[in-house]
Amino acid sequence: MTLRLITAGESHGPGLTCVVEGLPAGLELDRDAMDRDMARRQLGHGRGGRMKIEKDRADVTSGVRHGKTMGGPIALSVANRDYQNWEERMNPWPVEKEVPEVHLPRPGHADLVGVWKYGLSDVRNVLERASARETAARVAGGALARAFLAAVGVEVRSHVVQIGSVQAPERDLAPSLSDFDGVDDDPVRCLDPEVSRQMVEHINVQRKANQSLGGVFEVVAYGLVPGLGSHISWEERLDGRLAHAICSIQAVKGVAIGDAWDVAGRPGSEAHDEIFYDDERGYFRETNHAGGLEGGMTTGEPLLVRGAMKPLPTLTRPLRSVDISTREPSQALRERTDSTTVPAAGVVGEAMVAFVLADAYRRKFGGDHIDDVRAAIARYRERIGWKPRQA
Ligand code: EPS
Repeated sequence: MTLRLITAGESHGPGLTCVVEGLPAGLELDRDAMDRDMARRQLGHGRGGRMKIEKDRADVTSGVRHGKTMGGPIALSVANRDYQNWEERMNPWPVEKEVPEVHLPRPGHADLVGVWKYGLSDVRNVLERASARETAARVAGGALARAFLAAVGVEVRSHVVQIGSVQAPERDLAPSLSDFDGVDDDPVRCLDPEVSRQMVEHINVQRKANQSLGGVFEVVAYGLVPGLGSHISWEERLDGRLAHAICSIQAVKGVAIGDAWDVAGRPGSEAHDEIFYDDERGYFRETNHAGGLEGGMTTGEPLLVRGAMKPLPTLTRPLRSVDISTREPSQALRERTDSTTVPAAGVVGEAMVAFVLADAYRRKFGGDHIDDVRAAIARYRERIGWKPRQA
């Protein structure tokens, strides 16, 4: 049994759709929790005008009855409120009015290669689908994965550790679950109030200078059983699946699992997490450089995954480009944009990690009803003598 997630939709079209297939029956969903996730993705200092227009919510159109899954595919629909301003330009059907084409590709976006590859003349046919608006559909689907994980004792959180040149100091230990209690009230979703203040200031200064900013977010998952994923084939290694999922988020160019880049520069004796045992705790570690993964499998320690995001390529002072209809030098398309979306990307990262982890549980434990899944996990825990960790 595997979990599948597919999205459809354009940034300024009528709306987005997400279909999730492979969840067991009997899983209880919380409508408010889904709406909260949708709203959290819209937060963050540095967002542009579009977020004042949208008020995202995911409407369930199939697969759920009276708040519970039935085992079939679940379809979710997210409306684009902005479509009413784009009805002629983005109508699925021909319109009478002449709609001008976009011919100015933005460096760093899918624009130029997209028109080559798909044989298009209008950059809009590429940028609408490449837009990070699509992440609203992923977060809707991710909320279902998160509900499944909660039912098996797993919680997924995220925070921002860097925006532009402002970096939070490295911690010795992973944050605990309760450290995230107020994270969505922080303007940049950073756990350190002083660093957060500096990040906000940095965004303000750079925005005035017509700059966009990238950064780094971290996703943390608690309560995982050891042994999700596998060392036996490259496709089953969970590190690879997580890297794929995180790097598939628009503008993400790098992924780190645990202390990845730091560990590369350390001697072996300082890079690994030594193994201890006592009767009360069972097996345990005192460090987590590995980010909760060894040999492509979860160790049962908190999972730590980071995503590095490049600055958004739509700039209020555009870079040099070429008009693809005349091949004359020009400036890239200038559109309404965000200054930074790292805080939102963290929420998208949560959705992607939740999806990969829920899929890993489905692969390992199967089950047609959520009670079957729970029973299979309980049996496995008993076999390996696993005591769940305090988050
Ligand atoms: C985006 C450009 C902006 C963002 C958008 C992603 O949209 P617009 O062109 O309408 O101003 O706001 O993100 C969202 C709409 C969203 O919901 O996150 C882009 O080019 O990727």
